[in-house]
Amino acid sequence: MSSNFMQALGSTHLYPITDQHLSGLSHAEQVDFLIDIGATLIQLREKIDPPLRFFEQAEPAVLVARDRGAKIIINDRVDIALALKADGVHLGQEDLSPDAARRILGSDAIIGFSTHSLEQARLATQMPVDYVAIGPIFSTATKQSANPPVGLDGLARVREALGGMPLVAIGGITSENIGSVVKAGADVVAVISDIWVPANDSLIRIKRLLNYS
Ligand code: TZP
Ligand code: MG
Repeated sequence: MSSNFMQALGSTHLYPITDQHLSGLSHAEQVDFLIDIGATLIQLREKIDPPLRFFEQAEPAVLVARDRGAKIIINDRVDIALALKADGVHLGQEDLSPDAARRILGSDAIIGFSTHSLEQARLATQMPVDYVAIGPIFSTATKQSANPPVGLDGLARVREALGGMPLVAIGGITSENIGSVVKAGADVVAVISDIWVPANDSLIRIKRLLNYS
């Protein structure tokens, strides 16, 4: 299961996430831009538009990615991932369960699962997922949440508990602190705001994130 996810990332640690509101670009435009500079796996995330609009926006983004050899993961919506034959889905604690998503999307789909504590991450290792995400690592304005930052120490404890399961760190990660996050045990960093805001030097920051080794 998990090999699809790590293979799709190739040598980069960066798992970029789209945000129409922060970037001012459509999902398809963001995907095009990210692929131009070397991204190979991108998550489409839409927290403002309703599902119908997200579906309409995700469709051209999936087509662009397919055309250009990149993979797309849909945030939250198993139905949209299935309808668009996307490469997978990223689920939160309150979305459809990974088990149900696996039954719907099949064994080849990439399924990721968000966790916010060591306990949740431990439970996730028993689920049919390709990666576990832990966050927020640092405080972030992107997601209003009751979950306190887990910090680098919390991340390191989750790393230990997860064994070989791919671990994605998310929340407040930037081109400045990526090194500390990878050193604490993240295989991959998922990033929203640092790649889109401010737009004027976003290219430099994404390249730094993509090329971190
Ligand atoms: N889950 C935990 S923190 C977060 C999500 C989706 C937001 C991450 O955004 P940013 O802008 O990279 O901190
Ligand atoms: Mg979610």
